[in-house]
Amino acid sequence: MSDSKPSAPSNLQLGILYSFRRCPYAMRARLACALFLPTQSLELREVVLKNKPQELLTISPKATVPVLQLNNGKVIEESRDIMLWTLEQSSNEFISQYLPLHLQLEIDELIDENDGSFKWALDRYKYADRHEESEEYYRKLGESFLEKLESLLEKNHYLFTEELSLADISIFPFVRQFAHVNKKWFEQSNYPRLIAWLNALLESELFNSIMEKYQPWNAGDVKIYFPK
Ligand SMILES: N[C@@H](CCC(=O)N[C@@H](CS)C(=O)NCC(=O)O)C(=O)O
Repeated sequence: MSDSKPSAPSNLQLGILYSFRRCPYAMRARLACALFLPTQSLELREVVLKNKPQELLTISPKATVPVLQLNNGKVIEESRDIMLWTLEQSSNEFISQYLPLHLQLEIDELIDENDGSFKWALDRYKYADRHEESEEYYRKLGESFLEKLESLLEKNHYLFTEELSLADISIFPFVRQFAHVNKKWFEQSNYPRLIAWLNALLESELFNSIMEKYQPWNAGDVKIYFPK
């Protein structure tokens, strides 16, 4: 809780971000907000997925997190759209670092693969006992994506360039989950660059700044402003 911090000047507060600390989609949205938006420009509302607040259900009946409700009435319901919106609020320098024009298609395709076949395998790898095949089977399926990331990291420090891009921010929360299913396996796996990339991101100030714990939001609570 941060009520000791000064509250955001009203002209800076842009809207409300509904989030869930451990959700990788919400993590990527918070990462983008932390990078691209002015300090304390949003109100952060931590959601319990089993008990979503009516305020969220009203603006977004599909009720996944993250959701960004802007003060102008616009509601952005997809993590990738939230990232893009936050990037649009930033500077040309940020845009050319995080989403360089000549890499837009490749970045988009890699995030598609992350959110598609890799997430599919990750969900089954995490809870193999609820599915037909073994943990190893689903891990192997996910590994084809890890191999792709490893080969990208052979060329650059980050996935597409020598600097962090939207691809890194979008994807590492999911690789983090994959690594956590069997940390021992991951740490001994044949992806040294991926392991180093993930560790560096997990240890970064940026990541730690978006992983602060908050109590679930209830109407009338003292507002939590984000990013810090
Ligand atoms: N395509 C959505 C997916 C978001 C999503 O599935 N979030 C999960 C939490 S990690 C969720 O809210 N699930 C709804 C629920 O569990 O009730 C996005 O990118 O924002």
